[in-house]
Amino acid sequence: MAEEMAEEATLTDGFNLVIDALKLNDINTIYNVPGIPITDLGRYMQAAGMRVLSFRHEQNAGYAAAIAGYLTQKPGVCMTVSAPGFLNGLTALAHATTNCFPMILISGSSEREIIDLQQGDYEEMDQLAIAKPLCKAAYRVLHAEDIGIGIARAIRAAVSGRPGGVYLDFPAKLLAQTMDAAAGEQSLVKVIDAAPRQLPAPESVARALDVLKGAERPLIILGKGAAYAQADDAIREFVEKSGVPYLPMSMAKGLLPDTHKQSAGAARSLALKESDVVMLIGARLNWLLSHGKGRTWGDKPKKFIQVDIEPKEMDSNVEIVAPVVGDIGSCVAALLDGMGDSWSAPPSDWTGAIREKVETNVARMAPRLQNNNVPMDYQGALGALRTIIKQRPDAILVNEGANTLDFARSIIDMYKPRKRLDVGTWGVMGVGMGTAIAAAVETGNQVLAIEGDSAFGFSGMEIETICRYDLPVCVVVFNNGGIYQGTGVNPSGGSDVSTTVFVKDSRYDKMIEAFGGVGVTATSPDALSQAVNAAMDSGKPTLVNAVIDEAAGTESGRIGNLNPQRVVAQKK
Ligand code: ADP
Ligand code: TPW
Ligand code: MG
Repeated sequence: MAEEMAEEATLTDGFNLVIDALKLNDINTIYNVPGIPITDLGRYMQAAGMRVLSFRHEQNAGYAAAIAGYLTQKPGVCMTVSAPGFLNGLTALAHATTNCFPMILISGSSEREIIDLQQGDYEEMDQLAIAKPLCKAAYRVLHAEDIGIGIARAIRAAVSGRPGGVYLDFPAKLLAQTMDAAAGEQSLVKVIDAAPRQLPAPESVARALDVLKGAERPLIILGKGAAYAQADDAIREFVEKSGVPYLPMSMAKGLLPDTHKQSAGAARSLALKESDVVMLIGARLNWLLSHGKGRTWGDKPKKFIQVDIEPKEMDSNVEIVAPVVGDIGSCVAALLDGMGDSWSAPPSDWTGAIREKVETNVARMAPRLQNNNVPMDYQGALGALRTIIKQRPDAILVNEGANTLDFARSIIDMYKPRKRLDVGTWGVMGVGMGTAIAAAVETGNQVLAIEGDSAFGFSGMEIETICRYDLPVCVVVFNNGGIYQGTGVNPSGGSDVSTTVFVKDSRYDKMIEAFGGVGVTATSPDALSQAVNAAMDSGKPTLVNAVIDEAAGTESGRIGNLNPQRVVAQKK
């Protein structure tokens, strides 16, 4: 007996090595759904002092990990079982990669010998091959002594350069493999300087400043890459020193307060249309910016300066006349340095025109945001929530839906960096509850999730998770009875309702009561305000069913123009 124990003490196994490798690299929180072969791994992690949060669906655990990565600059880790669990998590891994968030998806898998001969193992699937095209990197570890290096590679791949999603495949057998404990400890790798600074070439900085200086109607666009970079003070200093109007992309709102006098947020169309030089900082010229295809006064093409860590991003849609490749912190510091002390502000007719437009638009909206209509419209309901965020600027706002997203984005001012988390580059529905959970877990701040009723449905079961961990999350479901509107009719006149319509007068508030949370129905902006303030004062898991006029929204919110138009009528 004593001999056996002595022998055990000199051995370690795959389970221990995974835990030791993660902890060594300061990864202490795991988002997961248990099952073979990772149930015990989760248990042992918990026993070793890690925080292991279990979800009701892997996609939501994955979205939690993705946003954890965005908020912390460390890869968020999602852990799933093989085949179906892996596939459920994969959507989130692809989402993380698309959005440049660092994340690691660890999935258990079945035995190589059986998978490769396709002999039908329990949950058999060649996961590595499937993950590869959907993430930044994918690795499989077959030997216990490679766990340390495998995890190190995964971390570095996720956070260095342009961040993204990494898949790590752990066959069940690996976890049970044993090896000498001392050798095991030596095999662990602490990643040194996982995301090293990448300094821009000095001539690229000078070129960018030249182009900016020569502009008559310059505009800075801040994207979520700028928010991710956590170079908040330098970015603010750069924007202020330049005197250039700026537009925040959705998740960059609050990097500088939306009420800043250089914000062109409320004059977005004018700023985008008439600017002659646009400087992108951590934002891509994708569909969200019409691929950079707009022209400017005199039908001249716009000139673009782009600051990004990914060299391949340059010229992806249009010519970039001044690419600045490097990490945003280093690039902005170099730009500031190069501006010297005698930088002159852009022409005042341009900055004045933007300012005037902002003021007119803000003044026009103000009374509409104060309406107390019943049933509520988006302006009345969001006007109430806007005031709450103004009073509680540290609260994290999670937002998804169509109208619910588009109106909230433009109505609710943000005051601090990384406080607005939403559907990201894909405009994906279903990120809501996973995002809200990770935001609460990673920051400890109060979370306000503003959810379309359809959007909420994609991850609604996770309100049990919110209640289980007693998280300070207040979910407001904008209940307009459907997707875009609750008024759709079945064109055939048949008994099925329209494809965009849900059950009338649904009581989403009752769902959270089933798990011990607080449920409230609010039919007026005043009632909504009261319910959300109470939730935020108490920090209790709360769901407010906000009853919205079912006719208030529009098809697809602000992106209805992307719907293909039917040209040939259907044959009867
Ligand atoms: P948005 O949707 O807000 O416009 P995107 O996701 O399109 O933002 O763009 C983010 C960009 O930021 C990506 O091109 C990415 O390479 C870049 N990026 C991310 N982190 C950094 C960083 N630390 N330094 C420089 N660029 C970064
Ligand atoms: C994974 C398509 C875009 S917006 C939306 C859907 C289904 C729901 C809009 O209704 P909601 O908001 O949330 O009630 P509102 O205020 O306009 O009524 N599947 C995925 N992602 C997307 N984007 C869709 C479908 C979609
Ligand atoms: Mg809806």
